[in-house]
Amino acid sequence: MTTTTPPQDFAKRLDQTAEDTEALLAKLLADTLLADEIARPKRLMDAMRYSTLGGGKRLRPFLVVESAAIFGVAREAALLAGAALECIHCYSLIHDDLPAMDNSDLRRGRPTLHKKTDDATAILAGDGLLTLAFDIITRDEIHQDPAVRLLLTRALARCAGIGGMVGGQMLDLAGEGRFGDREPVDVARLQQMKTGALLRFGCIAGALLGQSSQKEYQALDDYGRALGEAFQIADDLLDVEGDAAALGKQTGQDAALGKTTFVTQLGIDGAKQRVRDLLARADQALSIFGPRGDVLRAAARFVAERKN
Ligand code: GRG
Repeated sequence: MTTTTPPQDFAKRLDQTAEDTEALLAKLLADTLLADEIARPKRLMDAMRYSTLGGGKRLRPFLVVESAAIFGVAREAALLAGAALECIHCYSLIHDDLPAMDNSDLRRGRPTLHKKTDDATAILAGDGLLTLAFDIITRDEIHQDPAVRLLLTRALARCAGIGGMVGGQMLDLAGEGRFGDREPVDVARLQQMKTGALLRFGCIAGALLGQSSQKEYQALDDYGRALGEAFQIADDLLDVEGDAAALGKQTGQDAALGKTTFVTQLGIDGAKQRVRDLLARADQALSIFGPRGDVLRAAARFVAERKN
């Protein structure tokens, strides 16, 4: 365990975590074989590296690192847990971009993986990242106590899986009418699952790594939920008002698909007001940590005001 550093410039901290995460992911995606592995096929590794390295804000690893820092958790352990989470995020983007899902050509300002390669390679690269995430999160370096690693692994599975991101994606497709008539959409619940769950995991991961009290865990859980919803509303607003060049992907996609979003439900002004309310809720949740919550407070603002 090391002690937390006082919050410095937010952007610098975000950049540093992005840089450290990039270096760590490059190592994890190297060609070197691990025990029990037989071969790492070049086409698969190149595809996984293409979609994981060299882009992205690394917001989810940042949430793990900063929530863990509240409890003085060693940065190396938090970065490793953050890298596992980022692998799941990158897999979800690869699969979401496929023709059978959102059929997107552009991601992080570059051709999507299936455009650059082919659908089969993109499916397998996503599968590879999903399984790699669970290899990483169970490693000894994450925490000396196997019980902590077990709790983290289970939480990650539940946030990423049927009752979280994957389930949310299914509800989203059903709401678009992919499987017959459009199914009614509860936007808040759908987004809590589809995008909120991974962001929330980033926040509770710190509490789990730091073996926090129940009250502290609850505070980070509340904060993570508010941040997740604010993130999604910002995303919906960017799809309407954002700049495709800054975003690195097409805008206007929600409207083209006739999607129910926070913006269609609340209107632009209502959505912006909801973001302000969520920021207040995030601040309130963090109040228990005093100044140790300052970086996460800034993170909520960053998420709400982001341009990409
Ligand atoms: C295919 C199982 C499966 C799930 C897909 C999360 C998701 C579910 C799809 C992503 C679709 C999407 C673009 C949702 C909007 C919110 C979102 C996750 C945006 C991208 O996240 P950022 O802004 O991206 O953190 P970077 O590139 O910075 O990592």
